[in-house]
Amino acid sequence: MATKFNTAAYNFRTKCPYVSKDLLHWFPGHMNKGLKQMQRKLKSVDCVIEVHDARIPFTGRNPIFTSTMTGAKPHILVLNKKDLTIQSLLPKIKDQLTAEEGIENVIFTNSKDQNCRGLKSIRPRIVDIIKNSNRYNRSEELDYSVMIIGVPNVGKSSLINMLRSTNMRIKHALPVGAVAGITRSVMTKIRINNDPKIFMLDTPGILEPSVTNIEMGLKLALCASLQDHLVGEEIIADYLLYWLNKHGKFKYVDYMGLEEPCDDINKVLITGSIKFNRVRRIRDFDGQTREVPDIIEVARTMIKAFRTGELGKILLDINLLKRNREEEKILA
Ligand SMILES: Nc1nc2c(ncn2[C@@H]2O[C@H](COP(=O)(O)OP(=O)(O)OP(=O)(O)O)[C@@H](O)[C@H]2O)c(=O)[nH]1
Ligand SMILES: [Mg+2]
Repeated sequence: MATKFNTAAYNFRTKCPYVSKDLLHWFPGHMNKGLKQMQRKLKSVDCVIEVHDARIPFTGRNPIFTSTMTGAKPHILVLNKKDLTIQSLLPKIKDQLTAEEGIENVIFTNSKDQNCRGLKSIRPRIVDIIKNSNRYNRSEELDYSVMIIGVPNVGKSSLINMLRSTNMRIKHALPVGAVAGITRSVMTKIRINNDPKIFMLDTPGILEPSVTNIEMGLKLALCASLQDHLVGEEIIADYLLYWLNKHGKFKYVDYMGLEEPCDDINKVLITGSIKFNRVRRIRDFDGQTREVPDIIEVARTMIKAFRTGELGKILLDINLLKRNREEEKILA
């Protein structure tokens, strides 16, 4: 059982693994181009919906959005993938975002669930916000135009698809995928509602041009906002292991075929290679072939288990959530 281990009995690492900032930096041409086009297009939209990953509500949002885009127009922060995080903490997260960052409109969604209450509340919230805002140059326009922005892979296109299919009963229009950088073309305009007509502009995920904080970069990598091979699967798996041990989340022990928690990523991956039978054949200098653990494949398996929720519901930003003593006890 995952809960039988006591964190205090182990000497786990207390510091985030060191990683070169270069590995966490990804700002390809399409992001630079996309950002400029988005900024130009801003005056022709009525509202900006920023989508982010609910597992990292306090980190990883692109500060360029905050400084240049979300202040200029009415703004809704959608924290998506709520199915992968701790549901009971959502109200506290929302309160903290409002109190500390002044974000008034926070909605939690699961873009894979048609019945999600958060998803259903987006359309009326958009209408309400736009009706109560000064639309300046757009006050004569009957159609509402909403730009969807966010870092890569948080579910921007999935959200638009789901809103379109639930509000208009039309099939999905946009490609989505489990790796970062699926949407490259800027400004695909999708109608998601008929009365009033609401159009959504899909945009490519945009990261900060340079990494300001290594742990933040690793959290983004773990949530697949960077491409795994650019950072390195072993590095991402090591950060995951560090985080799970530090926070007493031991489902990985059974999952990886271990007998008890372990803070050494090599040992964890080698044990996993036996459990999952992930081996690679290599040829020795004398021409003999032999099997060695396929460490990268096992690292991929472990990362995938986190991303699909098999290692538990996780709030990667739990250290940034303000809690009282009573709550500390509940979460311990
Ligand atoms: N569990 C879960 N997965 C989701 C949710 N929303 C989207 N996904 C998955 O997350 C991945 C990324 O979704 P996309 O919609 O392509 O994300 P995006 O933000 O448009 O990504 P880019 O275009 O690459 O920036 C896909 O595998 C989706 O199926 C959600 O609410 N919960
Ligand atoms: Mg997309």
